Amino acid sequence: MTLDSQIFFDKIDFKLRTLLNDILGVVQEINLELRIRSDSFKEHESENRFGEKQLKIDLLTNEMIKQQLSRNGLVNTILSEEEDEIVEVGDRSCPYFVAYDPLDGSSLVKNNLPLGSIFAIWEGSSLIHKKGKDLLGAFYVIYGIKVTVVMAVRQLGVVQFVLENDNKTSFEVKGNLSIDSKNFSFGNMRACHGNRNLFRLLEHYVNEEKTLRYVGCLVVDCHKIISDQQGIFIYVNSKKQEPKLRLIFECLPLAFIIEELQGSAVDDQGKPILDIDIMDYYQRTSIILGSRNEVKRALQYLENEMG
Ligand code: FDP
Repeated sequence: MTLDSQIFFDKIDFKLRTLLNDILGVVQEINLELRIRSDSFKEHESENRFGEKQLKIDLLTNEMIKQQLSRNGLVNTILSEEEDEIVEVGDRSCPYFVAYDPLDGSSLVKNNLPLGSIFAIWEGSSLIHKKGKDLLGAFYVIYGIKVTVVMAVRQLGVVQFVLENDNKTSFEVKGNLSIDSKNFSFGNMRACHGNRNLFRLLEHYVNEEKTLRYVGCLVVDCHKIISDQQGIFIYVNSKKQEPKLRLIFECLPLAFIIEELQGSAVDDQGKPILDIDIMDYYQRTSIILGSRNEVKRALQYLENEMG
C-alpha cells in the first residue's frame, strides 16, 4: 500500500481492518476468475429469489466470498443477493454481519463491460429495524481495466485505491461531490410512460443540455459519478411497477459512500436512503443519488413543484 491508503487503514479498528483485508483478498481471486474463466459466464439453470436468471459466475463468486467469510472467525451472518436466506457462518460472538452483491451487472459480462461487487459491513447479528446510519462501513469494487475499490468507513471518510496484481494498492485521492452536475444517468427510463412528473424531469435535462452517461450497471454508473465528482443517478418506478433495486445489497452501501462524499441519496418521496427502516432483508426501493442540488431539483420535479 502507498502511504495515504496505509494511513487510512491504520486508523480502522483492528478487527474491522482484518475483515476488510480478507474480503480484498477474495476480490483479487474474483478478478482472476473474471479474466480467465470464460466458461463461468454461461447461464446456470437457476434463478435467485428476485426471479433473475443466475450465471455460473454469480454462484461462483457468491460461494468464494461466503467461504472466505466463514473462515475468519469475525462474521456471524452473511446476506447475499444470490442466497435465498441469511446464512449463519459463525457463532454469535463474532462481531460482524456482512451483506453483499457478489457481482452487480453480471448480465453485462457477455458484452465485456465493467461490473462490480458491493459490500456492507454491520455490527450485530440482525439488520431488522436497523437503518443505513448504523452501517460501520461499505465498499464497492469495479472490475474494469483496473480493479478499483472505493471504501467508506464511519468517521474516517472515503478512500479510493487501485488493487494491483501483487496485492499492493495504489492510492488516488478523491474529493467531495460538487453540488450541481452536468451529467445525468437515467435508469428505467420506460417508467416515464406511466409517470408524467418523471417525464418532465427528463425533459428538464434535455432542455438544460445535460449529458447522458448510462452503462446499465448500478455500481458502475455510481462509480462514474464518484470519480467525476458530479452527476445524478435516477432509478424510479412508474405507478404500475414495483421498485427494482435492492435496499440492503445495492442502495444502502452506495448511499453511505455518496453521503460520506457530501452527496445525497433519497427515494422518490425524498426520504434519505440511510433513514429507511429495514423491515425485510429483500426490501427494494427507488433511488435518486448524486450531487446534492441536483437531487433536490429532481425531487421538486417528482413532487410536481416544477412540472
Ligand atoms: P442487472 O439487472 O442487469 O443485473 O440491480 C441489477 C441491475 O442490473 C443494476 O446493476 C442496473 O442499474 C439495473 O439492474 C438495470 O435495470 P434495467 O434492466 O431495468 O435497466
